[in-house]
Amino acid sequence: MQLGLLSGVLLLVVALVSPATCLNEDYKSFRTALHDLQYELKNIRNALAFIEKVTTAGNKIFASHGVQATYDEALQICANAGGSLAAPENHAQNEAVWSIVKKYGVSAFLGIDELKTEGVYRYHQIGEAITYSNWNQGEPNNFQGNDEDCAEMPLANEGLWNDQLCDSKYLVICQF
Ligand SMILES: [Ca+2]
Ligand SMILES: [Ca+2]
Repeated sequence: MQLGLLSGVLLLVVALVSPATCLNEDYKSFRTALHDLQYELKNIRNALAFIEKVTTAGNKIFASHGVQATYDEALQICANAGGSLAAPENHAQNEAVWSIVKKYGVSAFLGIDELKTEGVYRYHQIGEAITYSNWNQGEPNNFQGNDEDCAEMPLANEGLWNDQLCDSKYLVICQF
């Protein structure tokens, strides 16, 4: 009788412990896979930075292949690449974009425009009003009455922004 009870308890313990052990093993292999991925990602980022193909700021990666295009074309080029047109959201990101402008020696479009509502610059990708800006003094100005609706980072202005005609052709910098 006692032996019967003992085996019953043992069976119950085994039944309770086994799934927990399996879950623990699953969690361990998940942690190992995640660690391997993080290691690989870090190496890829380091390698890309080493050959000066990308600039990182926080969790954003900025890159350009040197092509110049209109605003609409630039949006499409970045979308096709699986990213979006570079839109700095803080000083560090602005500096990262500026370093690419300097590297190529060409002014660049930013993924920021007021095409939806004149007077309200938005991040094109999410449609929300911008929360950071770095306009040059007197900008945005719709220069000489022109309908300048797209933000641009001119080569001449140390990372400061200008509103520009969207049909102009500028360097395409994408963010990922
Ligand atoms: Ca405008
Ligand atoms: Ca302007």
